[in-house]
Amino acid sequence: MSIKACIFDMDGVIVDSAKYHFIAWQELAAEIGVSFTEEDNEQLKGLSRVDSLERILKMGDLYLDNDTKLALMDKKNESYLKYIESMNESEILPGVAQFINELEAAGIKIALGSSSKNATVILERINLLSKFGAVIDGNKVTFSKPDPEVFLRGAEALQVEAHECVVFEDATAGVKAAIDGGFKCVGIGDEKVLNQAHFVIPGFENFSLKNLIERFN
Ligand code: B16
Ligand code: MG
Repeated sequence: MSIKACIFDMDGVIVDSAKYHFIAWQELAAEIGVSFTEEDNEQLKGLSRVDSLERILKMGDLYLDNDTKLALMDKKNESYLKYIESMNESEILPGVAQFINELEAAGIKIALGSSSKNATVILERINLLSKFGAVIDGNKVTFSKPDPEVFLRGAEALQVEAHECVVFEDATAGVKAAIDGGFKCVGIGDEKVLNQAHFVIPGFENFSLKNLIERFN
């Protein structure tokens, strides 16, 4: 079998934390007088915190100094952390835990490749941290998605080549990162949006390792 490892994005693949990012960004946007809709939030998926703020400022034609931007990011993160405070296993998206167990049983290595600086906290809260052989998150990369660095570091940590890894991603920025890095990529979500992925599934419900192998071998 040519698949030696799987690298999972977190927000939108393992847990639906996008809804909490949305509320926290919306609050902040309102404070600085920028209108911010759920559609706007779609554009931020997979982007780092700083890149997300820059997009929101651009929407409002706002130019702020660095200290103000740092203060706004801290504020957004404090509010986001409050929303995820009570997160637990019940928020793992359907089928994900079973799929990860299947990979583990088959000896396929597992890593996380997330833009979030809160990834470890979330994996601990949902009780999945121990399943990951490597956790590469927003604290460990220089360049964020759509740059492939996060996934390349994941492959390196697991000691596998990019072409031997499957990346699971819900954001166009993340799919681009995976493809540009030479990974196999499964999109999670809408086929029309994630059209750069090798194939797209709506979620992990009814998706097994057997299905994955059939598609790639
Ligand atoms: P934080 P992922 C990304 O996580 C989210 O999709 C994106 O909306 C968020 O801005 C980014 O993490 C940074 O998150 O503020 O927690 O550092 O999808 O790459 O797992
Ligand atoms: Mg994501």
